[in-house]
Amino acid sequence: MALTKFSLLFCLVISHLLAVFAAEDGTHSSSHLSASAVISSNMCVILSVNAYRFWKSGLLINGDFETTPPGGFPDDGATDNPNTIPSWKLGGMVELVASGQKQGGMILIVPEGRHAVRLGNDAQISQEVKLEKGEIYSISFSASRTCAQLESLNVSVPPVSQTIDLQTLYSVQGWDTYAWAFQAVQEDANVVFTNPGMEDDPTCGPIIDDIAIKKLFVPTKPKDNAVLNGDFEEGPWMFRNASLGVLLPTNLDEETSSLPGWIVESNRAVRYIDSYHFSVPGGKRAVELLSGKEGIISQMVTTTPNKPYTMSFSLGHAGDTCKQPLAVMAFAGDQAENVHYTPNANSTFQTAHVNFTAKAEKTRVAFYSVYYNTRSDDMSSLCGPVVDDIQVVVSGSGGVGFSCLRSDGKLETLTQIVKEEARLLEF
Ligand SMILES: [Ca+2]
Repeated sequence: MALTKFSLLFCLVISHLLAVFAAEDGTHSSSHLSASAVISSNMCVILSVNAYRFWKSGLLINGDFETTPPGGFPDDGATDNPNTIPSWKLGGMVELVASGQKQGGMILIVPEGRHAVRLGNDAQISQEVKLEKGEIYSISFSASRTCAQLESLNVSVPPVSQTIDLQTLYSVQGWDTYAWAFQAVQEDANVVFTNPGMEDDPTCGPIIDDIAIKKLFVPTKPKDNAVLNGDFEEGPWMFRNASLGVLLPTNLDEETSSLPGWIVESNRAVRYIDSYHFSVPGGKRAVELLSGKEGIISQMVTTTPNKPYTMSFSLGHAGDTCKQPLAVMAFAGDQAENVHYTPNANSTFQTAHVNFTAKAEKTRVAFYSVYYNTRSDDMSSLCGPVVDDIQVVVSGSGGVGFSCLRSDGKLETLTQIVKEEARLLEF
């Protein structure tokens, strides 16, 4: 809803300016000014309506399933029309489940708040959204498994869809947040979640919660750095209270990645983390590599053949009790370097470099975790090294153009500063 805030701000500023002008200008042109004021406020109304017309970012309507259905929640004893969930269209066996609810000997896991939905065999829920045609959107949602052995969830905005495997449990809490991105092909779209499973027990099926959408901003390539979104500041929607980060499953199409510029080319996910719950080397977002070689992020960067380059990056610890050693395998063209994270009392990250000579006009840079790490407090949640601030610059070019030396001694480019300001306004 950032645009809405901006339009409101814009309206306030315009009204304020008009008022100031009117005050300063006396009565001579007050009629003209009040006409402008009327036009401006109309413009503001139109702007605000447009801002509300399209989804920008945030929870879908009743995306957390906490809106009380007509007649109440089933766990509050409601018996009338239990198959109604406000703002959602249901198909098949869809059930509102409550935190603490039992099924067999198992307590159902509700990711957030008191309620979530469970999708039975072939069941689906959907909600209409207005999107801007051609734009890239990312949908974040939380999901947990119930009794089925092989659970997956199909998320789609027809005609595009992806089936996300829920088989690997990345956190000990029993649920995870995932992100999936797509390009809007039409304004009137439907966000659809389907359980494609056909289990013997029809009540087995994934539980979903906290469905949000975000229009992705594709950062322009910085002049001084061949890597797009190398600081990972642009990515999927994250809830401020979401402490598990967001899993980015396999996405081989960089055009529709939840992490603009990057692809997750492995069959396992990597985790997008924020500075509110994790140690992040730069800015507010970074990537934690999970699952060893099974979690790879990569990007094809534009290079000039035969030129020497340096790839630099931050390698850190997420501050999530991840058991060390932590190390990454960093690839840049034909170079591959195994870089170990060295614990340091003064910092949660270090800067590493890989030098290479470009062989072609496109060079692949990629990262995976050397080890298969788990957290020391629960022994089973997957974790790993954090990468951030990835830059590929021509060697000896003197580095960045417009830059500022930050308090932590790192160079920050102008683009990063501007993006940081924009992000602060968003919150
Ligand atoms: Ca960052």
